[in-house]
Amino acid sequence: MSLSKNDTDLDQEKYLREATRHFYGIEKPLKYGPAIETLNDLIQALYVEFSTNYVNIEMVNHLMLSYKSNPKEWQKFAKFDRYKYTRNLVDTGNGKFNLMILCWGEGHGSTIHDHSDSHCFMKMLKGELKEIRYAMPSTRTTESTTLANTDDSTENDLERHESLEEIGQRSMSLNDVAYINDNLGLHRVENPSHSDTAVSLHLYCPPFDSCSVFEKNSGQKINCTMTFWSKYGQKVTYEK
Ligand code: CSS
Ligand code: FE2
Repeated sequence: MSLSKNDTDLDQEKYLREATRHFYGIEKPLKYGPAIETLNDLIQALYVEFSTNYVNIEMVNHLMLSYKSNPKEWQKFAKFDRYKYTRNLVDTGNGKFNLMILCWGEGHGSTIHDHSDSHCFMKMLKGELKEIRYAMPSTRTTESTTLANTDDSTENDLERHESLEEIGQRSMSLNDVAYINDNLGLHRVENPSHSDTAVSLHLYCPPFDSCSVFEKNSGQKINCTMTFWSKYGQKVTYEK
């Protein structure tokens, strides 16, 4: 945690993490929620929502649903790579959220990953994506080593060998918004098309730059740092 964070930022972070336990996402915009005309409107409205400690997460979901994709507004952020999906930073929300555009080439997909105890909203701006969900593996490793300290406990749980359980799939089309957090599980996202690209807008709060990546057959996880392909429309170069 950065030392420069003030108490207000920490309160908001705590509140948001707590809210991941009982927020499941909404499917339709709120009846009396504000209308969002442009990507700039969306960003401005997000700044307003995140200006208080007690972020109205349902309103954040509403704002993401209300924006109707206009390629002219997001084209400058949409940069593709031939081999893997790209992450392109749009706005860091004053340190309160990360808004980014992900560009998925034909057949590109993510790993199975978590969202570092944050909220993840994913809105389709172009094409289609498929989301496959998995149950969060149990933390039996820790439990059994502390609780089941019996002689017949031959099980060596330190190395997991239990494949991840698939709990659902969905297809996402233009302007749909999917929501996930660690309480709801893990997921993998892919562009199933072999002829069309896909573009999605992601909002993460609190922001994170690393997550756990899971191996499907063993359920084992490793920590991965995430990088941006571009920031504010400019390609990022990383030193080797
Ligand atoms: N969480 C992944 C994309 S799927 S939500 C990422 O940020 O790269
Ligand atoms: Fe994700």
